[in-house]
Amino acid sequence: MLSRFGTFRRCLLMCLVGLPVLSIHAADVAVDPTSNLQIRVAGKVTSLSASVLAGMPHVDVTAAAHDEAPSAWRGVPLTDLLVRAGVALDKPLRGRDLASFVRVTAADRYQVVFALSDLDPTLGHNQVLLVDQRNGKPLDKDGPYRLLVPADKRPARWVRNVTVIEVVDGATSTRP
Ligand SMILES: Nc1nc2c(c(=O)[nH]1)N[C@H]1C(S)=C(S)[C@@H](COP(=O)(O)O)O[C@H]1N2
Ligand SMILES: [Mo]
Repeated sequence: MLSRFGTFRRCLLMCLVGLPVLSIHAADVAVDPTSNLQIRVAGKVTSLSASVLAGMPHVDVTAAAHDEAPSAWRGVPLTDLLVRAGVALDKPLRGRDLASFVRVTAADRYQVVFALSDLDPTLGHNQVLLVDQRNGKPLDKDGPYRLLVPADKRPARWVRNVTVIEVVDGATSTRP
């Protein structure tokens, strides 16, 4: 019995010693550049591969984060990605869709949201791009995809390592 307990304690010690190594490894896996981008709309998941994304029309924008020198970014408008996933952003939003929001999630679980209506060109003034190139090169550690909101004065919504984009119905059924 005593020797079994000793084995248990040795195992426990080994597990604890192994923990820092495991967590570093988990972070590496979380930014796997081969993983697809997921777009979730009303229970439907659209998975876009890097080659499909590369084949979509791209837009060029020059913008700088903080005080660094401006970079030449190239990316796909978020509205085009959402239209491809079935969101009716190609015509003016109406009704309940005006209470929806778009949540963008990164590999490190960082999240930001936009009102869907702010992405409707007839209402909002927010150009949002999912960029896959910076100065003619892939994004490396910040990629494969990063959000770019050129008009933002601070790059807090320039989400690095984007993995999931979801449209969430924010309407409530309760009356005020
Ligand atoms: N995935 C992810 N993206 C992120 C963040 C983060 O913590 N995780 N921080 C944001 C904030 S607050 C800023 S200011 C910018 C910083 O970008 P930079 O490292 O290119 O300067 O990234 C944004 N994108
Ligand atoms: Mo920031």
